[in-house]
Amino acid sequence: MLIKNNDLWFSEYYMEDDVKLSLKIDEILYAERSPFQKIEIFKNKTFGVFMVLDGYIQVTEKDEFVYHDMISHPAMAVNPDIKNVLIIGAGDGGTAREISRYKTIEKIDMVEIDEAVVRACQKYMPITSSVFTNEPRLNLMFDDGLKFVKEAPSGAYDLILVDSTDPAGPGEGLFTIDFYKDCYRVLSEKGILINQHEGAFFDGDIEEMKKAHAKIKKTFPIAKVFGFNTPTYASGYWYFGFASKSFDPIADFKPEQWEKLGLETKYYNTDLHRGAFALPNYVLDILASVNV
Ligand code: AG3
Repeated sequence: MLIKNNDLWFSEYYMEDDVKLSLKIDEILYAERSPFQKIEIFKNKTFGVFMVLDGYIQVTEKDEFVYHDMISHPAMAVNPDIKNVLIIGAGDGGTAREISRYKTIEKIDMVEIDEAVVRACQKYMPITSSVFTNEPRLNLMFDDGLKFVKEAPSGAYDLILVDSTDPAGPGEGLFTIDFYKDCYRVLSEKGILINQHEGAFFDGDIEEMKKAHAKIKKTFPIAKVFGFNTPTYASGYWYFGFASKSFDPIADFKPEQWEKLGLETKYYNTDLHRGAFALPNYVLDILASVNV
């Protein structure tokens, strides 16, 4: 449907009735309520096609490269021997697209709870979703990620990427200690867990960041956090967690090996890798305040 009057806006509230981000809607491409969440796909002149789940922007054509570079490349530059990958969530396909650029990876299992997200993205966001039709190593399953890791064999994966929504809604179980414990168990000895770690600027996001960090720190011997600039997430800056059984993201970083791969990336580079793990003092304070 083409909206003729120029007055329709999507707004995401960062602080209730106080701070919001608004994008003008040029076109409403899709709006459905799945059994799991409200899915909306709009078009905006500057950001292109963008998907919103339960009122929160997940992905836009213009800045998706930042998130998908950063969820994939730092772990691969720390452990280039990663062969088996598990992706949880990530229904738009962007994470699978980036990770599948590594020829050395043998198997990518992806578990997305909401098939409607995948189908909608296949129709409206080929920039991220075309991987679903052209990647033979990818095994896409529609299932609950929490249940999937509970039932997965121990040591089965070298890398788990948790590309979830926020902890309210279908993503909730992916922020629990039980889930992190299962991730630990299904990871190999050199395993790495990267998880969507929320923001550190607005109150609600800070609380979620603290809770996630506390639980991951309790579960993994190495639990770090790294940041990246995402214009369409609250405050323009967002975080992933890097947790592992043995690898430190800086001490075990192998920049020369990664550079030899010759991958072209729009956000990630090996200098930025180090910088991403250098956190501002207010974020260090937030993480230090977490009791384990
Ligand atoms: N995954 C969710 C990122 C967090 C969104 N939260 C928010 N804006 N408050 C993004 C999916 C990209 N593959």
